[in-house]
Amino acid sequence: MPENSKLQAPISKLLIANRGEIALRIMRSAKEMGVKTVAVYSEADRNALHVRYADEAVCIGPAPSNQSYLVGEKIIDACKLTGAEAIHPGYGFLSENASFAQMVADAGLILVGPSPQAMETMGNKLAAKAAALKYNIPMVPGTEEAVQDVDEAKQRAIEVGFPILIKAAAGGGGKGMRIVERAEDFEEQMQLAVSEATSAFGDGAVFIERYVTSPRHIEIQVLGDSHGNIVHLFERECSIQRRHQKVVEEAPSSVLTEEIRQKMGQCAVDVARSVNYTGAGTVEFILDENLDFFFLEMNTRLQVEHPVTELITGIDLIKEQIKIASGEKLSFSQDDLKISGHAIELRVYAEDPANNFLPDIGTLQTYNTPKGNGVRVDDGFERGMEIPIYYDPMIAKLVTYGKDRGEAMERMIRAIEEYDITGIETTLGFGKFVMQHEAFRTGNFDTHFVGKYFKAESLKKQDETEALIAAVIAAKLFAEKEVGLGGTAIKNSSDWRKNRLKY
Ligand code: MV4
Repeated sequence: MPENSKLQAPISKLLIANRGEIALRIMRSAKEMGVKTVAVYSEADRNALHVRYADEAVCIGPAPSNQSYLVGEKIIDACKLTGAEAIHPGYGFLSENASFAQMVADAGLILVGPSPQAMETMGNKLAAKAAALKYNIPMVPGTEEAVQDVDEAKQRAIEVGFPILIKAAAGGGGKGMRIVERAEDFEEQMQLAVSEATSAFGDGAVFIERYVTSPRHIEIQVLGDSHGNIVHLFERECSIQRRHQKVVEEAPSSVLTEEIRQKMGQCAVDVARSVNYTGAGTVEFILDENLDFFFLEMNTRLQVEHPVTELITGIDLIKEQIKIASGEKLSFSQDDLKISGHAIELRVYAEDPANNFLPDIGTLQTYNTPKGNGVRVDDGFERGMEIPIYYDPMIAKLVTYGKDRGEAMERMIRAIEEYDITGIETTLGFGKFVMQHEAFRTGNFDTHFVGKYFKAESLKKQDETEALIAAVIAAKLFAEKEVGLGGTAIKNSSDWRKNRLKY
């Protein structure tokens, strides 16, 4: 008997320790594999779609996530109660919690994800960089260890060259980062960074990197099995973000050459190998103006934006995760993987882009999703539902696929126009702004896109221009006596929309 015989058994019942669209997304793939599903839910999610979709469901406590979705013991108890052998944590919540991963293993259960050790190493940016040093991975010049003495750190910063970035070792997603432009500001900024890191992460360790001023944020999807096979599934471009929250992602990136793609892919595989990575993971890089790339960190979960990778590779990442967790070998090699077409994802948040992206609360009075060729909507809501205030305000992920980037963009615009949401402000209009923006269309953008180009008025202008065009065309049609009471006006109104991009 192999020592990990438990891991070799196929999974017959899977508990999904998450909610919303990702819980549904996971259950759909499980169902296709003949795997029974168990939902867990908080009191706020009694009527949620993921609860109805699952074969069984267990209530795990009150609405606040620290009393429900974040309580590892309750998740494990729900497995015991239902006989689920494995847990899929989705993203967020417990998905990158190494102590939870250890608890799961100790309970004799399978976590659909990497080992607790891999999670722990990658959970600390300095430990992650140290592990990756075994391989020849490009990293931003800076300190390899935590800086403690302010004077020593300042000296190091001067050597690296300003502007520099102070980062928290325990941070992630931009939390606890401080840009320092001049040596004079260093001491103060470092003290702030340390105290911020201490209060936010309970770990005051910080380090220094040269600040790459206009980077693109590019990440590589990897999959590793428990037999030592690791492949990459190419890149995702995630530069369109604000306050470190991604809004638009796409695959492939419009700037990578085949050579850079291959090099980045190999680096990502090496980073994963440095911790014997198993499951689905994402290796994050920044790319500078010279197309030089640098490893930043690794996310040890399935990411929100995984669908764009699924669409260009034809691989169902959830199924692969489940197969890997059951001990199966990857059924394909690197050479079997090819990029086909182009995919774009827009995160539809319950937020008001015209009002600094402030979260909007309310009920989905109208909710009709776009359909048709090349359109995928991953969501967890239907008409009449309220967006709970307790969790992430994402309503849906709107993903379009096309034979090339142009088709994926036109399809995204079409899908945004078809998407009908009332009762709540959303980022749909912002998505259209991005799709129509010259910088996005030409692929000439970086992480500063939103700050550089987007203003609240950008959306108003978009609305007003459309209203104006509609009015002008209506008047013209009326003058030409083409407007009857029925079909013609409707037919023509869709014609004028086609001209929209010219204005
Ligand atoms: C950087 C960087 C520039 N230079 N590191 C942001 C998220 C986290 N994973 C790392 N991030 C960055 N690290 C160096 N050395 C730029 C980012 C970055 C960013 C920084 C400030 C404001 C917005 C940003 C958006 C994306 C990435």
